[in-house]
Amino acid sequence: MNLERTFAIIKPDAVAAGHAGEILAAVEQAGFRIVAMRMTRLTEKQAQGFYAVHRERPFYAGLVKFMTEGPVIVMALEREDAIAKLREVMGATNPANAAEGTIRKRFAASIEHNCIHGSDAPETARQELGFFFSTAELL
Ligand code: 3AN
Repeated sequence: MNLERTFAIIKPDAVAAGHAGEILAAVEQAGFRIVAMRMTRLTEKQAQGFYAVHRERPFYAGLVKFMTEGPVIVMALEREDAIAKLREVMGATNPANAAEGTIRKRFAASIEHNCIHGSDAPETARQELGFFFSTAELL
């Protein structure tokens, strides 16, 4: 058994639309344990740092603006194969391509406003968890 942790963000569009509770329910129903969770509003610097891998992409400025537009909920989640499983439950980046029943199919409006983030690999999960949570919060 590969008990793993991953990092997730309920993005500003979903919080503003009142979908945070339903997204959390979907995550819990998929067997994740919420290890740590906090509502916060990203500063421009935090959003730029978090999405630094995308800084050369044409959508970077819009992504940073969107992610700082309102409160988000950041979470540390645990289950077997958490990283791959969360991405499965989230659905494709573009909700138009997301499978029926996935979180993005249900709640995302567009590829830019796509309601949830989930780490894409063990190394990014470690980095992203450390970006938002202290060691003590992750015990
Ligand atoms: P994912 O969130 O599925 O891991 P990434 O890492 O490719 O997708 O992209 C990070 C974020 O950048 C996405 N969640 C989305 O908000 C935004 N994004 C990705 N591709 C585009 C695009 N072509 N146009 C606008 N925004 C995009």
